[in-house]
Amino acid sequence: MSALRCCQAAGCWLQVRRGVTRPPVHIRCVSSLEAGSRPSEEEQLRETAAAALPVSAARLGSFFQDRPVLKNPFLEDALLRGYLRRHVPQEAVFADLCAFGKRVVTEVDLWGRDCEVTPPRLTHFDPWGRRVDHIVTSPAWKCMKVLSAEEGLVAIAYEKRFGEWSRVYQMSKLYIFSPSSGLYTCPLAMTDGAAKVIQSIGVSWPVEEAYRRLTSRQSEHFWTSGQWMTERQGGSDVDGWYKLYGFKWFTSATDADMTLTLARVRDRTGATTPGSRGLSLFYAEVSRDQDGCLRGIEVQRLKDKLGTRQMPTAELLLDGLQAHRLSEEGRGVASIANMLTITRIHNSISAAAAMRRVVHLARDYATHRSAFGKLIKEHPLHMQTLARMEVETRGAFLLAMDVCRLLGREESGIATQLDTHLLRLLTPVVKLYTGKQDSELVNFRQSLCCRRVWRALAGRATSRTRGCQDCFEMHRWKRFSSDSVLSIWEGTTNVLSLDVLRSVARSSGMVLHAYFTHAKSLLAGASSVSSLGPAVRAVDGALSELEGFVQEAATRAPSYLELAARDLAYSLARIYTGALLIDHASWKGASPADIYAALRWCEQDLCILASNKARGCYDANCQGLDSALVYDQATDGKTDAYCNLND
Ligand code: UCC
Repeated sequence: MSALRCCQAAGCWLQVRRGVTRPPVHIRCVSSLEAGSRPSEEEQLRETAAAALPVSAARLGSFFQDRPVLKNPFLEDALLRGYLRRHVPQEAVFADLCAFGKRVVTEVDLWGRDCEVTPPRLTHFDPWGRRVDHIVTSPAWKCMKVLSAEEGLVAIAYEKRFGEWSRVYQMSKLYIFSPSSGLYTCPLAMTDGAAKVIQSIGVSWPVEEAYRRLTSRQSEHFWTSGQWMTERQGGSDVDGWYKLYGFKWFTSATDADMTLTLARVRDRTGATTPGSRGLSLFYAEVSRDQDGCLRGIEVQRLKDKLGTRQMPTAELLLDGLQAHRLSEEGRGVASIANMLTITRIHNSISAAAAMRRVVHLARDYATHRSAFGKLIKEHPLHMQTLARMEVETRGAFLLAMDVCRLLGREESGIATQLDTHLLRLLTPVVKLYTGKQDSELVNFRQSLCCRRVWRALAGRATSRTRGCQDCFEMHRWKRFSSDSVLSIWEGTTNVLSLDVLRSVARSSGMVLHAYFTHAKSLLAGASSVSSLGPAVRAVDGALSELEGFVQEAATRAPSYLELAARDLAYSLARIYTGALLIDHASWKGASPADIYAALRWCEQDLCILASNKARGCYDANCQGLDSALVYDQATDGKTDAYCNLND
């Protein structure tokens, strides 16, 4: 319906549609009727219309969508609760997650919104002209820090109250928190990663105090950490400590209290070792002198970003920042790898959590939003679409949680070699796959909310679809998910695909051996559930195709596998997720929905590696064809002649 504008002319209402002037409708006020006279039927109708359209309502329009309601994300999530009932049936865990879920709805979600509407700003100078470089964050952002300590969002993993399941418990809590966190999950990921690195190197001077703070539940002690990885030159030896010089192009959550960072050490002649072999790992505290000036750091600017605006991301000039070398010289990348593992897992949990949140909101919305005469949950096409989103979300959750399970086993010292290999292989796989799933799902939902789609569905327009994008707060989700931040942070899809190959090469193929062994054992456990038969057969067939491909690739030049790296990673993700869904659906406490989700997941092309190989995508001639397509410079005589004329 076109927006209506009404203007009051002397004694009459003029209704104006955009660009179309309607004949004036005269409405006489009841009070102006002659005493004793009865209004005609038409006059009565007009009076009713006038009463229903006061000036203020007319300006705004009279129709508003109900907003989707956020309910306790723990109680709303059947899969999360089912997973925990199966693996961590602890009263204390359930009670804590339930209470936290309530807090997310009543407190945290509002702070998350505040973080977004009050982005950080940088104050370079104080009123007296001193360079202070204060990153001013919102009160809500600061509340998130206090909450993170109080709720043990990092601490839980290090307290290990629930042994090997402590990571799953911590990540479940972060999963509930993440979509409402205003992106505070980013500093928490780096904080967790820094604690992990310190723990693996040894909790001793000079990082003992830092470790206690990073893993503290006391808000006044709690520190967050940055993760500054740079390619610029820096580093000169000063009595066991170093001073770092150089430019950090991209530092996230730069209001951190400390950081782990990579830099090059100069030898006595001033020379450095090029490449990643020259990088060492350093620890530095972010501190101020008595005048309030940052020591050894200048904040050049905050990044002007499309998304993640609630979080300070900065360019930093390190100008003699005092730092302590934590790794051996040249072992920086290997030493920070633990941090990358942790932040990649956090990233995956955030992706799965964002998917879960949009599905929750969408399904709530469908229970009170009507279109074409009935609730949209009663439109089978709408339910089919939401069901597909649900299947994707379940897959992402189980894949991410399984990696947390493996991490928990490793950290509690009970991991088998198979677990360790699986963790190494699946960390880049889960990060890259869930990052992409998240973007696609949010785009998918956006199109679902779009008025044009509903028009197309019904073949006619409806005023009831107006504004639904805003009701879904699509801008919020789109900036977070579809701006691809989760598929870019902590390594892009291709970089992570190459990391998959690195893990295969460094383990001489053992990571793949672990993968096949475990996936097959998951299928074997489900063999007695006949309803899962089609899914089991699909995964089994895909595993055979994958094995066949790997065996053949081992006989080919490395470039062959490199070209297939992305498809390999996707296939690993889809097949393994299929096995996990099947495994979860075969558990005695599983629901019919668990079975249905497993069947649906396994209907897709699980081993795209085999399909694309059959299409010749990795053949030698394909590289040239791909390149020619991308740089298509086909010319025609006319254009050339035209260009020559105009040169
Ligand atoms: O984006 C950033 C901040 C974002 C904010 C954080 C948000 C967190 C999520 C929040 C949720 C809401 S910071 C920038 C992130 N940057 C990256 O992720 C880097 C991506 N690039 C890579 O991953 C590359 O593959 C590199 C840097 C690792 C490549 O370096 P190298 O030196 O060429 O790699 P090498 O030579 O293959 O490996 C060097 C050593 C080897 O150990 P040794 O020598 O003992 O064999 C490798 O095995 O490092 C080891 N290594 C690993 N170990 C390399 N990668 C790994 C790994 N992933 N796991 C274990």
